Amino acid sequence: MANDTLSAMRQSIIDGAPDTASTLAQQAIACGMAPIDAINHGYVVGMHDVGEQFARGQMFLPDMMASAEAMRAAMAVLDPELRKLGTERPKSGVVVLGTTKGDIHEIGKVLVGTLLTAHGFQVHDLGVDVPGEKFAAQARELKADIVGVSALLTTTMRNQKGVVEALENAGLRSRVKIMVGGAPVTRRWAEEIGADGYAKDAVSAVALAQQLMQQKLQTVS
Ligand code: HCB
Repeated sequence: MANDTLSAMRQSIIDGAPDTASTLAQQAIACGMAPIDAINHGYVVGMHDVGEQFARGQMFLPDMMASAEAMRAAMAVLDPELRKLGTERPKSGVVVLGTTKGDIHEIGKVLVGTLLTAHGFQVHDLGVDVPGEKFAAQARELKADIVGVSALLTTTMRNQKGVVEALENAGLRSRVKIMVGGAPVTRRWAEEIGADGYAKDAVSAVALAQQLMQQKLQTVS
């Protein structure tokens, strides 16, 4: 992997420069770089730096929005490449995905959805600011195998518990596996709220979803 390219990708996010981010993504694909490496070792590193600078008061909300815009521009190039990986695969399972109520962070969730799709899952993305009851209603309607819940704020990660409760109240809990993720979320938190698993990134979310599907099939058979 070209370290110069990866650090230019990281910098394009810090600078909030969508055109540069997009051009670098196109160049990386042309040179044969794996899209997931560009995301994880380039752009996402930039996002983490932005978060740290914001926390230290060295960056402000408009800067963070510009960084998110640059990330979206890179993803617009890389997303179709990631999806190509899974076009020939049979359906692995149905996933309903969303960001919890009160939370509008979507980049990580979209990435999780893209990689799950690339690995043959049928993904229904409910978007952001999604109440627990909507997760439950959509899980019922779409006959979901897995519900994936994202939360990026310490205040909204509590609403992941609300999703677990909504699925319980709807009588769906025994049929639907729940996986949680997002920057403040931990394995311990997942256990505490009664979710079935935690994934730290999109690659591990795919592995977790595959594992949950196996567990589900074993319970049914
Ligand atoms: Co936002 N923000 N933000 N933000 N934001 C964070 C999250 C902070 C940590 C920044 C900081 O202070 N260090 C912080 C939260 C602090 C806290 O609660 N402890 C924060 C804050 C405070 C806020 C506002 C409150 C700021 C304000 O208004 N004063 C506000 C909240 C608005 C709201 O939601 N109600 C806000 C707004 C924004 C935007 C709009 C400017 C923008 C989001 C744009 C968008 O998504 N369309 C934004 C951004 C970009 C960030 C940072 C910089 C990056 C988030 C990101 O996209 N990361 C973030 C800093 C950080 O996270 N380090 C900062 C990259 C993705 C790829 O990682 O962790 O989201 P990810 O997802 C991973 C992983 O977690 C896992 O897989 C993904 C892919 O690898 N995963 C799952 C995620 N979901 C999963 C679900 C599963 O089932 C399984 C795995």
